[in-house]
Amino acid sequence: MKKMIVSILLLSLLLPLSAQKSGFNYDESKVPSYSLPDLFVTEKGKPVRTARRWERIRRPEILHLFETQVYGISPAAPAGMHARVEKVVEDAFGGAGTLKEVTLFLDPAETYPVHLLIAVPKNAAGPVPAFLGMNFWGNHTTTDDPNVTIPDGWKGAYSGKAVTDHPRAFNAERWPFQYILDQGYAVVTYCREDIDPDFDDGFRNGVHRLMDGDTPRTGTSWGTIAAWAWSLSRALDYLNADPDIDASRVAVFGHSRLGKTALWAGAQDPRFALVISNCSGCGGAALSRRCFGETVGRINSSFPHWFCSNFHQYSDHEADLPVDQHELLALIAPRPLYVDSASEDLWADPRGEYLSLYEASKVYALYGYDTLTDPESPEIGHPVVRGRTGYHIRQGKHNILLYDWQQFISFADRFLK
Ligand code: GTR
Repeated sequence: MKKMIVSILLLSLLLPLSAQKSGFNYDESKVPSYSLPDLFVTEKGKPVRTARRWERIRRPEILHLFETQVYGISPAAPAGMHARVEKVVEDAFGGAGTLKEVTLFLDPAETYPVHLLIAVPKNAAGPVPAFLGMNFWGNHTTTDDPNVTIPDGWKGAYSGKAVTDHPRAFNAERWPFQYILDQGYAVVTYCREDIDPDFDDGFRNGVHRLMDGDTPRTGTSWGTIAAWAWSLSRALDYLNADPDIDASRVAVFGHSRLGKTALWAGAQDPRFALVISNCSGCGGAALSRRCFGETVGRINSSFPHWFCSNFHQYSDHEADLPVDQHELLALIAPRPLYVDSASEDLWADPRGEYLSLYEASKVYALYGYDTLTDPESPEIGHPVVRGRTGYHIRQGKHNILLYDWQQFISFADRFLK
C-alpha cells in the first residue's frame, strides 16, 4: 500500500513535467496543411524569372526578412581585429598534416580572443581549400593530439562544466582530421563559447557585449545564432591573410545548432564558396510550417537567446511567418549547397530538411543549374546530387560522422578542387 501511494505521488510529480514537454510532433499525419511563401513572386507581386531579378529584388527582400524576423541584424566587422600565430606543429594528426594555433583578437585590447585550430594537409602545393566550422566544447575535444592547447581557465559556459567534463577527444568522432587532410583539405575550427556562451544571460556576455555595449535591444537585435554566424565571417576575414588557406575555396559547415549557424553565415556572406548543413533542423534547413519534430514555439522557449525577439511572435503561429526555411537555403544560390539528415533524428525533421532543399533548388534553375527533381526523399544511405545541390540521409542518430564527411568531400571535390 505504502509503495502504491509513493508510486502515485511520483506519477503525479512526473505528469506535469511530461505535459510541459509540448511543442513537438512526431506524427506525420498531424503535419498541418500549409503553403510556403513563394520564392518567385516579389513583395509587390511581380514574377521573378531571371537570376538578375532574383539578385536585385527578391533575394534582398528575403534576406531582410530573415534579418528582421528570424535571426536579427548583425553588425559590420569590428575595427582593430588582428591575429597572432601561437604555435605550429609539423607532423601532427598522425603525420597527415600541420597543426597551427592562431588567436584572432576581435578588439584592439585583446579582451575577445578566438582560438583557431587550423589543420593543414602535408605537402600541400600552395594554399588549399578548407572546411570551416565551430565546435561545441573546445578545440581540445576535437582530437586526442596533446599539442592542442586548452586555454587557461577554460570552462564551458553553457554547461558550466570544467574541462575535466569535456576532456581531450571528447567529440573526436565528429572530427576525422586525418581523413579530411588526406583528401587535401584544411580544417579550421574554434569553440562557440569563444564567441557567445550558449545560455540566456540577456546578451551581456560574448560578442554582444563587445559590439553593442549598453545599446538597448529591439525586436531585430541579433541573437546567439547570428553572433556565431557573424564570427564565421570574421574567421574568414582572418583566413584571407593565412598563406596556407585559399580563402576563395572555403566551405562553411556545422552540426545541429551550429548547422543553423552555418546556413545563416552562408546566406549572408557570399564569400563562402560552399555551404553544408548537418542535421540543422528547426531554424536551420527544416521547414517551420511542417511543425514536425522541434517546433518554433519549442525552440523559442528552450533557447530564448538563439533568435531575435521578433521571431518569438511566430511560436505556435508558423503560418504567419513571412518566410520559411527553404528561402534561407535559396539565399545561398548559386553557390553549392549540401544538406543532410539522420534517419533517427526526428527532432530535426529529416523530411522537412529534404523538402526545404528540394524547394530551394528551384532557384538554382535561374542560373542554369539542374535542380532536385524528386519531391520524395532519397533512401537512407543513397546520397543525391543534382547541379549544385546535394543531400543524404544517414542511418542513425543526430550526429556528424565519417559517413557524412565522405559525402561532404565527394561533393566539395566537384567544386573546390
Ligand atoms: C537541441 C535543439 C536543436 C539542436 C540541438 C543541438 O536541443 O533543440 O535545435 O540545435 O540541440 O544543437 O545539438
